[in-house]
Amino acid sequence: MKKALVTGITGQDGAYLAELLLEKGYEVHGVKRRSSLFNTQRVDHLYEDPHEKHVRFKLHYGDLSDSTNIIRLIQEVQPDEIYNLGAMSHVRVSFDEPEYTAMVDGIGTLRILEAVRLLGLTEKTRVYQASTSELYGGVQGHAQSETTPFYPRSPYAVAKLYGYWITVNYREAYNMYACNGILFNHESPLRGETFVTRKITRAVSRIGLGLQDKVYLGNMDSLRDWGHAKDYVEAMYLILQQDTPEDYVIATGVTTTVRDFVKMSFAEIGVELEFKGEGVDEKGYVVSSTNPDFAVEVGKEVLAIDPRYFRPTEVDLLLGDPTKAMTKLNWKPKYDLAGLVKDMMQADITLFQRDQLLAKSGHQVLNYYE
Ligand code: NDP
Ligand code: GDR
Repeated sequence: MKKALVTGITGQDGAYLAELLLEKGYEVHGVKRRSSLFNTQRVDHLYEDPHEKHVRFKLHYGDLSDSTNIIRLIQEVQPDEIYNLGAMSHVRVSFDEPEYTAMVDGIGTLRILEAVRLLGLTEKTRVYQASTSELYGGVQGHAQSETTPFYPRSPYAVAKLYGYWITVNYREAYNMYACNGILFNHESPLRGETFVTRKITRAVSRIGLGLQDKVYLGNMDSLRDWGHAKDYVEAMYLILQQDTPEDYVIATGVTTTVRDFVKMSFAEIGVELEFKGEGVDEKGYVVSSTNPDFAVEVGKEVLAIDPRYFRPTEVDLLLGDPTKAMTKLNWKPKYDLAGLVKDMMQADITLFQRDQLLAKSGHQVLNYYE
């Protein structure tokens, strides 16, 4: 039975990847951080009671800032594959916590690679590094591929640039099977609540259900190549199953503005929006509302801009060219953007229908602004 060690198992991708690897018969070891509250909601459904039988899903306490912990875990598990998904993954927050981000996202990657080397596992253990389209940050005007030069535009992207190159270096220096998946934005119902897509689908669901009046966003003009996380974890797995270790861009090849993502989400509840004004003065108003289950007053202002969400340096356009992955890995996404928006909206509507019931029966329902 193959063993995989997954850092970031409690995150969006960690949860989908753990499901996929368990389906494929792996024993999955996940690294979770100690926290003062339970933080395993995304993988709780995979948990089995280890007192009753041998289980294939195991969680270990750990942190990418702690080398000795990483070395011990890799020594204990002796994994065939390591997926390094753990990271401080929020671009905006990386401007507030640049040093921590460098330590975890940059040096954390080195800690994994060096542990594999020190433990004499370079022939046995394959390493996947979660690289990102943010590496292309300032590159404009054409689809970004494996040969496009990088131009990081945030402390997060600069830290991930180190992670990218140290992975390439360990591959070349020590002949390790170590690869970068350069993944463009991927989303899902499990997406963290403060990333823009999930923030939008949560807010639109709540507005439709009468639980919230409006949503505040930042830059509406940014263009992102959004795919579904379920499709992208399949690519991660495929990247580690090849004869030779290589780096791959994983993307859909379609780019869309934040504004259009908002429109598509409102359309899922039968609401059409129009936008008036520009920059910080832009606002979104309801033009029509056709679904009686989500009746929103025509003319109501449901969207405004809060400059707090602007970034000191923005990434205006991301558009990936996934030709290499499609030809060499035979990878093809199953979801398009419409399917992704539908999946996220359906999940959030179901989630907040519970709050609506609570509110109707007089219970306090908390607001979820951020
Ligand atoms: P999430 O933010 O959902 O998950 C990040 C995971 O990393 C969580 O499990 C988190 O733990 C864990 N983590 C954070 N800090 C540490 C630390 N110091 N030590 C160990 N673990 C830590 O991210 P995603 O699942 O969306 O992304 C997975 C990876 O892919 C990340 O590295 C991200 O940067 C990268 N990436 C993501 C893309 C995307 O569009 N989603 C695109 C390209 C790359 P906790 O739950 O306790 O916070
Ligand atoms: P990103 O994702 O920075 O691309 O990084 P995010 O969803 O945070 O932002 C996408 C774009 O939307 C704009 N935006 C807002 N963003 C947030 N979070 N909140 C808002 O209110 C808002 N309004 C507008 C942003 O300015 C940006 O242009 C994600 C992360 O998953 C990274 O870890 C990963 O590496 C990259 O995707 C690829």
